[in-house]
Amino acid sequence: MSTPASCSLAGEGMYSKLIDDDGAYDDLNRSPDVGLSIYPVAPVRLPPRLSGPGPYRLATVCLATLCGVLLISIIAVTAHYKNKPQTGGEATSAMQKQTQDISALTNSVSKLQEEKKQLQKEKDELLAKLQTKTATTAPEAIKPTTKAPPVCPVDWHLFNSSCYFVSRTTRDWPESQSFCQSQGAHLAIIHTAEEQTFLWNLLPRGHWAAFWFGISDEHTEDQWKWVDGTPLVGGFWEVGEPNNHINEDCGYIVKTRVLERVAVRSWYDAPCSMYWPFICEKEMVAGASTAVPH
Ligand SMILES: [Ca+2]
Ligand SMILES: [Ca+2]
Repeated sequence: MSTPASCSLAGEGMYSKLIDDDGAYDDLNRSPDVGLSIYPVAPVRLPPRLSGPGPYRLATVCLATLCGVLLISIIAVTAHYKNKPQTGGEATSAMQKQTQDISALTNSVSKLQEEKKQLQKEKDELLAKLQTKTATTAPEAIKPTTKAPPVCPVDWHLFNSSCYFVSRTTRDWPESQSFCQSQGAHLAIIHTAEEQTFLWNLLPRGHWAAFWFGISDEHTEDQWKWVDGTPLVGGFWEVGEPNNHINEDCGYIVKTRVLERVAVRSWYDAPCSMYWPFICEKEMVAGASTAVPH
């Protein structure tokens, strides 16, 4: 900015000086004798100056015009560069924003990496705990799977933890119990409908297929007890039984050919001296096995 101004001022100063000088040259031109006598070579260089003030003014005008053009150019260039920083500012702002975004993403990645490390650490700790727990509990957990299931003797049938034997020969109730005891068993004690149904399914059908099991009221009438001395609770009596019809103190199961008969209504009482097949039950210890004659 200073250059055009100074140029302009300089141009104007030069212009004034040239005007003044023109006057001087006019004076000199008016004294040809002095000029010719003092500057022998002046006649060669002086003619332009001696031609009048027009050329100087023209030069001055041209110089001023050039200065003006230069000034306008400088203003234009300045304006151009004034706008450019704005564009550059926008670019800088965008770059700053991108830099901020990158920084935020970098922070997020770092945070996620930290979380990953933490989770990995927790995972390792949990795995270590699990391995420790597995090592300490494994033997106990394996025990049930490695424990051998009860194995019943030939012709004995497993249900839960007991083996059951259905005889093909007949005995009275006391002899039946004695036989079962000789096998390490007793006449069957039936506590659940599932157990009753299991035994029912073992029994063959017949006109009046009857089988002793381990219940009686031989000691006190109508106070039914199991062979282990425990009292009967509930039971699966046929309708109207037990009725002690002819001094009937021993219990038995009947399974006829009538398909409508059901397991849970199949108990009767009868005189203990009658000869019928019977059902033995043996509570099993794992791996125990005994051959049973019958
Ligand atoms: Ca009775
Ligand atoms: Ca009866």
